[in-house]
Amino acid sequence: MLIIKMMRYVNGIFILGFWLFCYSCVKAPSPLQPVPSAAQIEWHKMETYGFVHFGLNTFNDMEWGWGDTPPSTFNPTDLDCEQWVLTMKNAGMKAVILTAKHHDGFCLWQTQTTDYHIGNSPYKNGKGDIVRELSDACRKHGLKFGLYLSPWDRNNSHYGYPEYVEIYHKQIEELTSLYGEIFEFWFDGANGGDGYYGGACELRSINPKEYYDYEKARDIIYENNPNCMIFGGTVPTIRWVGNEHGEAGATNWCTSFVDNNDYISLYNGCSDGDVWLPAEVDVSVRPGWFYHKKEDHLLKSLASLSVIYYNSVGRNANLLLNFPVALNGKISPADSLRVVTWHDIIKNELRHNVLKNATVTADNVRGKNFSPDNVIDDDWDSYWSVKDGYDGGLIVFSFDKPVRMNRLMLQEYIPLGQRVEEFYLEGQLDGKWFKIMPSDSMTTIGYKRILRFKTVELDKLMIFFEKSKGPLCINNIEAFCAPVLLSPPVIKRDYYGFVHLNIPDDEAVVYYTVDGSLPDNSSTRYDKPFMFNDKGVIKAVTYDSVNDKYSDVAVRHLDLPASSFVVSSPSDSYDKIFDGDGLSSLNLKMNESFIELTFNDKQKISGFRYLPSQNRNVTRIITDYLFYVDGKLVSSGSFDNIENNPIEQVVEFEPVTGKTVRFVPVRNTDNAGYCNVAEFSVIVE
Ligand code: FUL
Repeated sequence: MLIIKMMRYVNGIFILGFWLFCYSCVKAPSPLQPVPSAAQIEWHKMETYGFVHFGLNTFNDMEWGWGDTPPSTFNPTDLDCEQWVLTMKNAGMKAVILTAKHHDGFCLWQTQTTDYHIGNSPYKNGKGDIVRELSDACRKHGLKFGLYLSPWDRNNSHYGYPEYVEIYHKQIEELTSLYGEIFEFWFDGANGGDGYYGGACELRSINPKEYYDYEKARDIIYENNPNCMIFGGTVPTIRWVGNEHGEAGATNWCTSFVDNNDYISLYNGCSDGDVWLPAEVDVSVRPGWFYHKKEDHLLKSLASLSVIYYNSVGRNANLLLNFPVALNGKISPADSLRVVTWHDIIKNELRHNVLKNATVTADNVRGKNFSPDNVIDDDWDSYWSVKDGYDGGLIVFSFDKPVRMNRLMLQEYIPLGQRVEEFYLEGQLDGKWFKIMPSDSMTTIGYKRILRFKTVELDKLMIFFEKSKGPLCINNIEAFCAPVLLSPPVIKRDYYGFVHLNIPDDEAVVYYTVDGSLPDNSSTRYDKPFMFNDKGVIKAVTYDSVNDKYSDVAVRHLDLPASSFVVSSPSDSYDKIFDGDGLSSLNLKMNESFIELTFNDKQKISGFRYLPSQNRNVTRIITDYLFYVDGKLVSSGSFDNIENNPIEQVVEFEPVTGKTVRFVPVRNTDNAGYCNVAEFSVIVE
C-alpha cells in the first residue's frame, strides 16, 4: 500500500515537473511579417531628435532660396554647434539631423563638387565646415548625427542632366565617408522645378523616382553606414507622416507598401503592408523651417508642443523637431528654453508609473516566460504573450488601494511584428466596472502608444485586447497621473462682448477677476464665456487643485466693446476687427479707406491699439498712421520694427475729449494698395 502511495506521489511530482518544464520551455510566437530590422528597432528607441535648418536662406530671410545668392552672404558671427547639441540633449533628444544642403544648393561643408559652399564664405575666413563642427559636437556630447541633403539643387548648372546625379552621389559619398557614423539620411521630396541653375534661370522638371538613382545613393550610404535609416527617395526605411504640423494618425501601422515606389497612407500606415516602414513626424518649433525674425513671436507654446509629443511619440512615430538656427549661428534663447521646458513637463507627466506595484493577471498566458508580470518589469525584451490560435486577451492590474491615473502607455514587442488592432480600457472602483475614455475603442499600439484621458480613480484597471493579428506580445504597460498643464489662459473677447478664457487642459480650473486684482481660487471660477460689455482689465489663472499650484497670470486690457460705438465708415467686414481673432482681418484701401468710430457718448480718448494679421507670411502691415479725434489730428507716427515683430501696437497720448475717432493708414510694409487690420480698439479713460 505504502509503495503504491509513494509511486503515485513520485508520479505526481514527475507529472508536475514535466508540466512545469513544458510550461517554461514554450516557444515564442512566430514573427508576424513584416518585422523591423535590428537598425529599425534601435531607431524606434530613439523617439525624439532635433533637426537644424541653417544656411544661406537664414541670411536671406527665405524658406526656399532660388540658388543665386553669393556665398559671401553667409556670415554667422557667433556660431556654436555645442549650444545646439546641448539644447537638444537637455531636451532629451538622442540625435540631430543637419541640412547640409537645402534646395538652394549651398553646401555647409568643404565639398569638392561645387564652388557653392561654405569655403567661399566669410565664415572662419573660408576655413569653416559646419558638418564637421556639428558631428564633432555630437560625438563629444553623446548624440547621434544625421544629414539632410536636398536632391533638388537650384544653384547647380547641371541640375536636370546626368552630370548632376553624379555630383549628387559624390556629395553623398563625401558626407557619409568623412564625418563618422550617420544614423539617418534625409532625401527631401521637394522638386519645385524652377531655379537659378548657374544663370539659366529656367524651369527644369525631372522624374524624381528615376532621375536621382536612389538605389545607387543607398549603396553609397550603406558602404560606411550599414545601419543608416533612409528617409524619402525610392528606397526608404522610414516614412514621412504626410504633414508638417506634427501629427501621426491615431491608427498608425509601422507597416506599409513600397509599391512602384509610392508609399500608401503616410498618416496611418497600412495594416496589410508588406514592408516595415515606420513614420517620422517632422515639425518646426516656429512656423518656418528657417529662422525669420518676424516669427519670433510665433514660437510654439508649451501646450502645442505637448500636443505634438502625444500625437507623434504617443502615436507610434518618432519626432524630428526642428530648430531654425538664428543669424548669429545659435538657437535663440527663447526657443531653446521653450523646448527644454517642454521636455521637463513631459518627463514630469510620465514620471511615476502607478502600475509598478500592481498585481497583474491575464486570462491567457502562453507559458512561464510570457507571464503578464513582464509588462511591468524593466526588461524591454520580456513580454506577456498568449497561446497560439488566440487573437486577443485580457490583462488586469489590481491595486492594494485606489490609484489615480490619466495617462496609459502601451508597447508591443515589435521585433515580432505589430499586432494589436483593437482594444479598450475599463476601470473598477468599489466593485463597479466602467469604461475609461479616450474613446470607446482604440486601434493600434506598435512600438509605443500613449493615451490621455480624464483622471480616474481605480481599484482595478483592465485592458481588453479585442483584436490582434496574432498572439499578443506586449512588453510594457505603464500608467501615470500627470499634473494639470499649467498654461495661463488665453483671454479673448468676441464681437458680441463675450469673454473666452481658453486653456489646453480641460481638467484644470480657471479663476478670473475683472477689477484688476490678482486672481486665485477664491475669485470667480470660469465655466463658460461671460459678457463683459465694458472697458477694464481681465486677469486669469489656471489652477491645479490637486497640487495647489497656479499658472502665470494672464492679463488682458479690454477697451470699450463694439456695442459702445457705431462704425461710420462703411464696410461689410468691420466685425472682423472687433472679434478678438488675430487670424481674421480687414483689408483697407490705402489713401482712401480708414477706420472711423463714433461713440454713443463723449469720451476722454487717450490712445488706440492695432494688431496686424497674425497669419504666417503676413504682408501689407501698417507702418505709419494718422489718428484724429473729432476731425483734429492728435497723433501720427510709425510702428517701429512691426515688420519683424508684428505684435499688438499700443499708442498712447494726452487725453482728448471727443466722440468720433478716425485711424488712417499712411504706409504699409510692402507699399501695397491695401493694408490689413486684424484687431483695433480705442483706449479711453
Ligand atoms: C520640406 C522642404 O521643402 C522644407 O523646406 C523643409 O526642409 C522640410 C523639412 O521639408 O519638404
